[in-house]
Amino acid sequence: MIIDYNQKIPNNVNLNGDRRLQRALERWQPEYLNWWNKLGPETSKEHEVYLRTAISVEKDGWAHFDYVKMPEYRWGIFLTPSDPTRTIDFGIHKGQPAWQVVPGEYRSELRRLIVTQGDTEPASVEQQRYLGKNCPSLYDLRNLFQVNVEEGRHLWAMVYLLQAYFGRDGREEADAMLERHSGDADKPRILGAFNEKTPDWLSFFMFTYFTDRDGKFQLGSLAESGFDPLSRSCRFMLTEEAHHMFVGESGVGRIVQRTCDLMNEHNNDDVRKNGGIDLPTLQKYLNFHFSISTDLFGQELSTNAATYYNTGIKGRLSETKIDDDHLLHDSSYPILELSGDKIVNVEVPALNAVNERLRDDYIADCDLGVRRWNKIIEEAGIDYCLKLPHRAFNRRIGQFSEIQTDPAGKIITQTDWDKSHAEWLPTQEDREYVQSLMQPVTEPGKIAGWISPPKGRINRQPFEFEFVLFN
Ligand code: BYC
Ligand code: FE
Ligand code: FE
Repeated sequence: MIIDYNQKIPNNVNLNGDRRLQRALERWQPEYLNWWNKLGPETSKEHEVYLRTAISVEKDGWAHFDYVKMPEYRWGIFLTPSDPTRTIDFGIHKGQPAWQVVPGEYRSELRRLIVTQGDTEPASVEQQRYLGKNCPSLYDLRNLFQVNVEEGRHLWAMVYLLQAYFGRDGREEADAMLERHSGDADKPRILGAFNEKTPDWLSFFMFTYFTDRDGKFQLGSLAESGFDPLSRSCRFMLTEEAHHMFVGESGVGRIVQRTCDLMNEHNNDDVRKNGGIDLPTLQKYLNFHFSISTDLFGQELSTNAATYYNTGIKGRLSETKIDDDHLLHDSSYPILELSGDKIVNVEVPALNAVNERLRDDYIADCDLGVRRWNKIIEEAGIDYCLKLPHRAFNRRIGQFSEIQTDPAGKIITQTDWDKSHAEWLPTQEDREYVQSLMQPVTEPGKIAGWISPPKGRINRQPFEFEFVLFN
C-alpha cells in the first residue's frame, strides 16, 4: 500500500472515511506543529535535511530519501497491514480473534499504556533539542534530525489510537501529550529517564543505544497486544527503531575508536589532553544511561504487568516464539531479590515477573553492543574492558532503589556511596569536559576530533555528502 502524501494528514487508516476523527486530528495537528516549533530541534527551521520518509508500509521499499525542510516533514499515521485472521496469543483470551475495538473492561489499562508509550516520544525530542547546535558532523546532524522526526511520528501513532478509540478522554490525553514537558517541575514527562537532560552528543549516543532500546522491548511487547490497532502501530514503529539504536551503537563505537586511536598515536592514556573522551569517562556515561534505562521496566514483581498479560493487552517479547502455555498461571521465573543485606536468586510466579523477564532480555541485548565496543578496544591493542553495571546499581525504581551498590552489585553503605559515586557516574567536571568538546562541525566531509567518521553510508551516500543544507 503506497501512502498518499497529497492528504493533509498522510495515512493508511482511511481517515477520509471518518470525518469526525479526521476533524479531531486536524485540530490537533496545528497544536503539534506549534509544539514542534517551540520545543523541537532548535535552529533547524530553515535547514533542508536529507531524510528518509515512509512511502509504503510494506516490508520492502518503504523508505524514500530526499531533502526536506524540517517543519515541512510530513508526519502521518501508518500501521502495518492488518491480518484479519490474527488471534490473541496469550492470557485468558488466548485463541480468540484480536480486538478491533477497545474492550470496555480493559479501557483504562489500555489507555494508560498508550499514554505512557506516547509520552516518551515527544519527551525525547525535547531532550535532544539543543544538539543540532553542536553536531560533530553533517552526517550526525542528519541522523539526529531523522531520529527526531520519527519520534514525532511515534507520537502521532499513539495520538491516533487515543483519538480514534478512546473518545473524549482520548482527545484530552492527546492534548496532554503536548502539555507535559521533559524536566518540567510542574508537568514532567511520565517516566524518569525522559526527564533527564541529553546535553551533549555522548549522552545522545548513549541514550539512543540504551533508552531507545527500551523502546524496542516495550514496543515489541505491545506489538503482541490483543488490541489489534495498537499491535499494528507498534509493528510499524519497530521498523524505525532499528535505525535509532544503530545511531547509538555506531556513535559510541566511533567514539571508542577515536579514543583508542588517540591513545595509540600519542602512546599514553591521557586522552583528554589530546581532545578525546577517555575510556573511564565512557564507562561512567554507560553506567548512568544503562541504570536509568533499566528503571524503565518497572518493578521486579508487578501486579500491573500481571494484569496486562493475563488480560491479553501487553505480552512478552516474541510471545509466539516462547515455548510455554502462554498463560503463566502455574509457572515460575527466577529473579534477583533483595533479602536483608544480600541479593539472592528466587523463583517467583511467572505472571508477576513479566517486567523482570523483559528486563532480562533487555540486559542481554545491551551486552551485545558492549562486546562489539570491546572488540574495537581489543583490536587497538588496549587493555581495557567496558562493562554493563549490575542491574542493582543506581536504581530509582524497584526494590534495589532502597539500597546502594557498586557497579559490580556489591551492596555498600550510603557513606561509601557518597565517597565513591564520582568514580562510577559522570561528575559535573566530566560533563563540563564533554560539553567543552561540543564545537559544531558543519563543513561536508569534516568531523570533530573526539569521534571517528562512520564506516557505513546513508542511502549509499558517502560521508562527504552534504546531508544538511543551511539556508
Ligand atoms: N518512572 O507495577 P509497575 C520509547 C511506576 S521507550 C516513573 O512495575 P508497570 C522511547 C508505574 O507507572 C518505551 N514511574 O508498573 C525511547 C506504577 O505506577 P502506579 C516506553 C515508573 O505499569 C527513546 C508504579 O511505578 N514505553 O518508546 O508494570 C526515545 C509501579 O510499577 C517507572 C513503555 O514504557 C519509571 N521508570 O510498568 C523515544 C510502554 N516504572 O501504578 C521513545 C508502556 C514504573 O503505582 N508502559 N513506574 O501509579 C508500560 O508498559 C509500563 O507503564 C511500565 C511500568 C513498563 C513503564
Ligand atoms: Fe519512538
Ligand atoms: Fe526511538
